[in-house]
This record gives sequence, C-alpha cells and structure tokens, in this order.
Amino acid sequence: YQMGSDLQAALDNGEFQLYFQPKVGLHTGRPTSCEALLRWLHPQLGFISPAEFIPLAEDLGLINRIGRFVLEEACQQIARWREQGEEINVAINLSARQFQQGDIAEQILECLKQHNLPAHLLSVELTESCFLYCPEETKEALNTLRSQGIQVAIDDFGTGYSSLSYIRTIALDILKIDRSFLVNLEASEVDRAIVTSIIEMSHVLGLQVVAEGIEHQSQVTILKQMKCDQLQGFLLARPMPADAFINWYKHQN
Ligand code: G
Ligand code: G
Ligand code: NA
Ligand code: MN
Repeated sequence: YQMGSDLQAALDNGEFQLYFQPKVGLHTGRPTSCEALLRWLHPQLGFISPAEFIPLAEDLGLINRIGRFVLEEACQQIARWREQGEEINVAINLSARQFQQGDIAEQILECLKQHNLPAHLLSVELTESCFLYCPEETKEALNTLRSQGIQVAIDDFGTGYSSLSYIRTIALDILKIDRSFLVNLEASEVDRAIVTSIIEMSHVLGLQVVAEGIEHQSQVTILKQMKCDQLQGFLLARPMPADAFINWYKHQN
C-alpha cells in the first residue's frame, strides 16, 4: 500500500489533527502544560501513528510542511485558549530535519508574532538525535529560541546515541525521561538507580524533570520520593482533542 502518496494529500485534505496530553506537577497534582501530538486520520486506514508516518514524511521531504502545520495549529490553539482566559503552555515536537533546514527558530518566532503570543506559552521538544545529525544548526536554533523565552525540552532522554556532552554546553529547561526507564521502576533496582541519577544530575544543572509514560500509581509513589518534578502518561490523561483537553483541564483546579 502506498501510504507515501496519501501523505502528500493528507495535509491538503485536512486529515491531520493535533491531540494534547497534559504534564502534571508531581507535588501540586495540577497541570503545568501540555504536549501537542500529531494524529493522522486516514480515510481508509483509520488512525495512523506518527511513529509510522513521521519517518516516512522525513524520507519524502514532507516533514517541513508538516512541521509548519503543527506550529501553526499549536499557535492557533494557544491563542484560542487565551481568548477563553486560559494561559496554557503547549510543547511541539521538532525533528532533526526541521533543525537542518536552518530557519526553524525564525519560523517559530514569526508564528508567535502573527498570533500575538508571548514566548513563554510555547515549548519545543527535541530528541538527542538532533545533536547527532545537525549539532551546529540545533545549538544555534536553541540559543535563539531560549533567548526569546521559549522553553526547550529534551525528549526520550537516555535512548539516543549521541554523546552527553551537549548537556554541558547548551542551555536547556526540561529533561523528559523516556518511558523505557520508568516502565519497570518498581521491579528494577537498576532502573531506579538510572532514574535517580538522571533526576539528581538534572537538578544540579537547573533542569526540570518530566517522567513520561506513567501508567501506574506505584510509579508515582517512587518518583515522588526521587523528587521528580512532573509526570505525563495515561494514568493522568491520554492525549485528547483540543475540546476534550480544555474540558479536562478546567476540571483540574
Ligand atoms: O503520540 P504518539 O505516541 O503516537 O507519538 C509517537 C511518536 O511520534 C513520538 O515519538 C512523538 O514524539 C512523535 N510525534 C508526535 N507528534 C509529532 C509531531 O508533531 N512532530 C514530530 N516530529 N514528531 C511527533
Ligand atoms: O516521543 P514522545 O515522548 O513525544 O512520545 C509520546 C508518545 O507516547 C505519544 O504517542 C503518546 O501517545 C504516548 N504516550 C503518552 N503517555 C503514554 C503512556 O502512559 N503509556 C504509553 N504506552 N504511551 C504513552
Ligand atoms: Na515529545
Ligand atoms: Mn518522549
């Protein structure tokens, strides 16, 4: 089946939609922000995971168009919520190809300006692969974004093949510990040692820590003892369409 040619048309046909999943403060229990996650509703195949179509979009040279769509939709959504009196920080995911392009920071700043939004309402999430594939472009873009007040998070931390040295030289705000280190937290002493170390290192560096993929209360209990800062996962809430998200959000406070 040729999913690739469908991907070309999907943008024009309005088949992409953003879902939103909250991040919650571990001590307050309150939502702090949310992550925008792209969904493709294919007319024949139903929902297709971004884990499938993002790599395809990268191969086909479509990731920059998709990335612009995500940025625009996220900013529109932040603006709509703001009009309703809710200031909610939204994090978008960026792929290495978007940094490679060289003008991602300018695109983001321009979009915020067009929607008259303060920079603190947008965050970006990137994986360590960006430091492997295009370190110079990534560093420059992150410096620009951070200097303007946009928060920067490293996603899937601990699973990349890049060296850790970027963490000394690049100013960041948030580390998101990959789900794979958290799934066996209760049973695995090794995983607990790894997670404890990541949290301690992050705090020395002045970074907030988000634990991803939290599904069980036992994980919450352990992460609280470890002084983790924020949680994200199905236990708290699944990714939701914008209307469901804001409804959930308003019932949290
Ligand atoms: O939401 P889900 O678990 O299906 O996401 C699967 C993968 O796709 C995750 O690695 C997630 O970061 C990535 N992803 C989701 N939305 C986007 C997006 O808008 N842009 C990019 N580059 N990746 C995304
Ligand atoms: O790579 P990234 O962290 O952006 O990927 C987020 C992905 O993880 C999204 O596709 C989202 O749907 C998924 N996700 C979010 N919370 C959970 C969870 O508690 N369990 C599992 N298995 N997946 C989750
Ligand atoms: Na992410
Ligand atoms: Mn992740």
